[in-house]
Amino acid sequence: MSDTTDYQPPTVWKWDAENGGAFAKINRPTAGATHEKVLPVGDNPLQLYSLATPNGVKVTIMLEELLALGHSGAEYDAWLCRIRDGEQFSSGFVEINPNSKIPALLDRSVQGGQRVFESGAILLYLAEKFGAFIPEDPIEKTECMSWLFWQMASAPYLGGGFGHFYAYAPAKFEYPINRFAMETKRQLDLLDQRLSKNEFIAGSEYTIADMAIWSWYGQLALGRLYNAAEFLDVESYTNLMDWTKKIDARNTVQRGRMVNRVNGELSSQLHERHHASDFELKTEDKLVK
Ligand SMILES: N[C@@H](CCC(=O)N[C@@H](CS)C(=O)NCC(=O)O)C(=O)O
Repeated sequence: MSDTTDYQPPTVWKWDAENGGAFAKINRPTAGATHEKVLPVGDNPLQLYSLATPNGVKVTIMLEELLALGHSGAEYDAWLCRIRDGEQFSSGFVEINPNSKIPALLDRSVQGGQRVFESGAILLYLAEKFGAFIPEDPIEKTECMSWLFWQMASAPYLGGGFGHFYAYAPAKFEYPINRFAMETKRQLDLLDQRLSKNEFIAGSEYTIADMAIWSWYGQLALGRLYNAAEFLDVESYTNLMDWTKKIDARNTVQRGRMVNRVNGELSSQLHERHHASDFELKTEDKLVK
């Protein structure tokens, strides 16, 4: 691989499978399954295939919130999809998400099974199915949708842009780090301004927009993503910090963060979740061998 100053793109791009980045071994320029594998299915209405990345925890937080509200139809089996091992390219996974990214949901309570992919679509699907965490008031509902779509469109600059070049690229390149740090700080400032006048993202209610945005920007502010809190001076966004800590303290959020988690303290990991009592298991029983 050439460095940034002397690289000249060839006339036709060719795949360099050994480019050295953290995901070089799994990323490739084609879609579709690489191997045959049937996905496991549990007894609950909802089957989730995921990992506790920010896109993954959005959904497990929502499911834990729904269950805490008493929606028993939101009972779910959460299966681990280890993306670093390429499990998102199995034939079973691709049937549920042709885009081969976690999270992917199968709703077996619908005749024939309803697949849902894209974390924003999953949040919206669940919110509408259970009539929860989406405002009834049309003005707040529209705000909620605007911010949900904002998150889906903006986080790739944070994750795929800033996070990739700051934490995962094979070397530190000043140009992309500067470009994406500026954009990330602009986004943090936008959220800080929004939260200076509103308790929650959509207005007065805690909604799927908070869950989606917290999972990325809240966790970034708490220093859980890319080890970048100091670099981005997150403490200066005081309204964002207050909102972040308030959401982080929710029991449902703490549970949602544990599901499909494979890093950090062992006691904070629940590799698979099939029943509410799984959170009380002994640590060694929470891990998939
Ligand atoms: N826009 C998608 C993004 C999902 C996504 O990028 N998932 C990542 C983990 S956070 C993934 O599965 N990566 C595996 C890969 O790129 O092969 C969503 O929000 O669901």
